[in-house]
Amino acid sequence: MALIIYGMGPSPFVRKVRAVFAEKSIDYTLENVNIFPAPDWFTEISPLKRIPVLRDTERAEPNTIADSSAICVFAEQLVQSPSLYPQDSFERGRACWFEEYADTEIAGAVGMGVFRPIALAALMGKDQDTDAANKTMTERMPVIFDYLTRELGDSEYLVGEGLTIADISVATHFVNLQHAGFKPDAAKWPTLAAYVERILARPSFKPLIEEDAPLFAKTRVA
Ligand SMILES: N[C@@H](CCC(=O)N[C@@H](CS)C(=O)NCC(=O)O)C(=O)O
Repeated sequence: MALIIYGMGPSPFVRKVRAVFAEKSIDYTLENVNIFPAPDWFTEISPLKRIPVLRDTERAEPNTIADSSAICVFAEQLVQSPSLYPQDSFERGRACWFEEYADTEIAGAVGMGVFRPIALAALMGKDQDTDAANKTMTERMPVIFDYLTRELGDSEYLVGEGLTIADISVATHFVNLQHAGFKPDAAKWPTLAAYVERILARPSFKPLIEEDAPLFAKTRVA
């Protein structure tokens, strides 16, 4: 099987899929696609013009999957151990809930509210909007940090006793927050800050963070 992930390293959704593949030791090639704007050939396999898209080159066409959650389900079925979806039905539902929460609410807050006005703006040669980022960090992110703190309690993982798709989906957005120069204040959210640090230190995340760090070293807010 020869798998291609189309996307860009800094995309949190591409990173989510790459971290899942790393946890499961699934080989793939990352093929860079610039979506600003998406080329015509890419729109054909990604009707929403979004990354990531997965292609299995050893299958007859159509051989692509155009959504990170769908790709992660494929990966789970392809390589079942370690499983990233709880066996217990309720816990599985909760894991998928956190994935959805991360893909929508956290992605929106971090992506549009912090990463875009700071990191992306600088990379595109535009002025950074630190006011917008600070506003998101003081108004919108605390609601998310409080919620995650509550749901975590004293646990090491968001759902059950082990790493699940919930942790990977949530943690990937904290990488973009970090690349922009922000993180949850450990004095206010100590369990969340420790949790994020723990998940991002995993061998599935660490190299991906290091890969992009030089790109953001100069754009991040000190
Ligand atoms: N639901 C999609 C969301 C993917 C997504 O929004 N990707 C962003 C990059 S981080 C994108 O491609 N944005 C391009 C656009 O919105 O035009 C998934 O989970 O794969």
